[in-house]
Amino acid sequence: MISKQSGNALNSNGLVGSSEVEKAGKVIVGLGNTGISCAKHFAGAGVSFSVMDDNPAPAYLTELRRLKKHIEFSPISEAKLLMAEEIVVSPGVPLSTPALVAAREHGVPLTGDVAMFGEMAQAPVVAITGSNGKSTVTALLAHLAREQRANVRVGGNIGTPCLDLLSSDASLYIIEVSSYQLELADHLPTRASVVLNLSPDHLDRYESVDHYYRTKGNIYNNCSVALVNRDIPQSFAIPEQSRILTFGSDAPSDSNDFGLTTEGDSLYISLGRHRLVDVNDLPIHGRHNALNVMAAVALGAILNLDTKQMLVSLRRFKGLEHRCELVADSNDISYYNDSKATNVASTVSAIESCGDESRNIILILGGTGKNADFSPLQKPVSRFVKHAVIFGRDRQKIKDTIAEICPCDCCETLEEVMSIARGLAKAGDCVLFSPACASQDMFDSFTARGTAFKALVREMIQ
Ligand code: UMA
Ligand code: ADP
Repeated sequence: MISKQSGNALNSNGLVGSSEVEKAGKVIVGLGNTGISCAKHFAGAGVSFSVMDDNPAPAYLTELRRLKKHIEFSPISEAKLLMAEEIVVSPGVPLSTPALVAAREHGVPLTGDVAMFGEMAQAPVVAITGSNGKSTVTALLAHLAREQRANVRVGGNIGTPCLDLLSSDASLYIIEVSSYQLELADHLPTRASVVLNLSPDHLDRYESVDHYYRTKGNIYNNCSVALVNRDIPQSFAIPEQSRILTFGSDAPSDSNDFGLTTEGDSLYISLGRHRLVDVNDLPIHGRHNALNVMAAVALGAILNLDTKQMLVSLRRFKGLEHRCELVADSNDISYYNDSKATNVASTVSAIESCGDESRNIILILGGTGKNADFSPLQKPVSRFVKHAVIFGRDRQKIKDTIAEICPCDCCETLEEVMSIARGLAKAGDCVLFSPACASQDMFDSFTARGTAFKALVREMIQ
């Protein structure tokens, strides 16, 4: 198990005196977006390295060979890893992989691209994690910051690997960090760090929910300012020297904290007692997005961005594709693509923001459930969903969870799903594609899945 404390041990050589064996340079494990960015970094710095991947022909192999013609490339091999000077592990490769466990036990240091980035970044870093909303808050803060600052660099789990962001003229780095990345980036130096929210996810990777939550907490270990969500019941071990600011869905009690306040029927995002913006005027909808906006504005305030200007810029933010994205409104039926809902909590928030008391939602669910408990869906489904159409690997488990409270159909393909949804939808309904699952059983990514849904909607309404 990797905990905050033992995370240090990963990087220390205290276990076995591996300096006695001949070292084989750095080894990059995983040749995806992260691996190729590390390879470019090492090649540029003249560092000796080799690369391992379980896939004998990953997409970046040609680019790797172009970078270094005679590069050593092999499957993940314990014998070779034991000889490594240092191993750079891609986030999608679990640290429980036996060859990595063996190398670690031999005292070979493990690191990741985010930890390496943290050691090299010269400009302030803002790091954003959480179970949901990371990409939305990262993109929104980037939008707000770019309207006031030049050379703002944005990446991490949202897309561009961190090492590709490094540049001498950067004024600010805004990075989205996943729990996978935080396993090895457990002391990332930041100007501000935030855990936006916590709900169960990735239980196919972590031994418990608590293990996953603790890994998220690593983001605070070396921050100047910790932005903390008051709604999260778990406590974080925040360093004594860090300043703490809070946000949350209750009214703020301190003049420097952010929260939601009411005045008549209106709900406002407020800083202390000062109302900043009416939630109804936000460009992205739902209570969850009010909290996302609050977090982005709070991070902007920590960075000394002008608040008034942020509130003006906010209106121009469009929201991201595949997150409760309105695809079409046809015959008074609205179609929403929420393919990025890869866990249960994100689907709960989508149902709550699209639903009304007439049970207007035709909900499309399914995919790879990552060992999730789907029961938190029961309450919002019983309140807002008139019919569920379920597909993908874990369809039976999902059906077993909600069949008693809502009519359900199970299908093999997305085409079948859409044909059933089309037959069911009536004027005033909302067809919500919010799978509560990862996509890898049937698609390359959540993006490919959302794009397929949108194409089918467009075909259907022609
Ligand atoms: N591989 C192995 N053995 C394994 C697992 C993977 O050899 O046991 C190899 C694969 O064959 C493949 C390579 O590793 O060639 C892929 O590495 P990777 O899974 O780390 O993927 P990258 O392309 O490097 O992308 C990663 C993040 N992916 C994951 O964490 C799974 C991307 O987040 C991120 O955008 C990118 O780094 C840049 O930082 C994606 C993601 O799904 C979007 N993240 C998860 C999420 O958001 O829920 C955490
Ligand atoms: P992440 O990068 O953490 O996956 P995204 O901003 O991409 O987050 O949103 C992923 C999914 O979670 C979308 O379906 C979105 O509607 C939902 N979501 C966004 N913010 C929140 C939040 N604060 N709480 C719950 N769900 C959210």
